[in-house]
Amino acid sequence: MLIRTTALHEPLSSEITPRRVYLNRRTALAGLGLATASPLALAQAQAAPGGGKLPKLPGARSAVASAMVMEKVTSYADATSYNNFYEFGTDKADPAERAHTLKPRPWTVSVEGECAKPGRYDLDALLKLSAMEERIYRLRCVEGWSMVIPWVGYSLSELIKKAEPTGKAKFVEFTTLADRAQMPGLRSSVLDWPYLEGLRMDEAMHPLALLTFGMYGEVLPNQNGAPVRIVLPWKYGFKSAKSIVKIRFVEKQPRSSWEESAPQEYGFYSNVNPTVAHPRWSQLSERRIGEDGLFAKKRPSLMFNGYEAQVGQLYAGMDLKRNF
Ligand SMILES: Nc1nc2c(c(=O)[nH]1)N[C@H]1C(S)=C(S)[C@@H](COP(=O)(O)O)O[C@H]1N2
Ligand SMILES: [Mo]
Repeated sequence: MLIRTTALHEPLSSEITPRRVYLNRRTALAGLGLATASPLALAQAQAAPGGGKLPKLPGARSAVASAMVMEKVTSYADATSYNNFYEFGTDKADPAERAHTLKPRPWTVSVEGECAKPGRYDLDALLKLSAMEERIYRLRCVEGWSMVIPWVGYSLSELIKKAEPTGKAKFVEFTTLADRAQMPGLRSSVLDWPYLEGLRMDEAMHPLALLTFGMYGEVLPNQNGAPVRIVLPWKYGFKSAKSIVKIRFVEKQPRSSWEESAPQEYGFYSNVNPTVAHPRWSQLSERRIGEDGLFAKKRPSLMFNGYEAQVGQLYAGMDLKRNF
């Protein structure tokens, strides 16, 4: 179904920036000559409460502040109860109900492949590798819904630089945990386990690519990919692999699990692109989780999920209909 109405371009009252935030943003813009998030917006985001049950993991104001989203942050309750994590089942409610069996500690991430300095990083070593930042990113699922989440982590590039990739490292492959003892969903063959994802090297090195350890000022809940995942805000959510155990530098483009399962539906790039429909549905608009009331309007989806200014250059000259 093609969803295209004039209403798409009418902002909800909640989308209209409050005057105070707007003025504050203008002051910040004028002062720095940069597109940067306003201190007020940051304060609001940092105040977005977590569940209060998990250890705290605060993040400082991000150096990549221009990528901050100036929209209402999704509630912690919604962000932790409506999840895709097929290792725990295919229902949106399954991960919250079942992921308590995941053991996020002890945890090791092995960094290997085409690099001078491979290594096995204990979680505590990873947590200390670089300063934690809080970044409010929009997460857009390929299914047509989105959330706004204050993630905590640091740029994936920090870890990649430590590994010193060789000239042969053209892509990065991510492998996530596949343990039947901890993950009941592995009994189903809905995907080929382990869940695999991949990025081109320059995408992985982009400062927006976040190696993520927390959200809402606390460590990641199991259902959101504890203890470490990636978040790639300009791509459909499935590229943001959860509970990562291996990062490998490779010469050839890796096959991701979703691509493997339906290559004509889920491409390697999977950049958010409203002009390229999924074979079975439109990508023109999205439903914001938490706004699903009877009269809630869908929001127009944005090229690269709104991060075109930051990442557009990565795809200059590429045919994005073919490389979907
Ligand atoms: N290992 C693993 N990672 C995964 C998935 C999954 O099923 N398994 N689902 C993906 C999809 S489709 C989305 S939309 C996001 C959802 O992240 P969230 O639950 O933290 O919002 O995680 C992604 N990462
Ligand atoms: Mo998704």
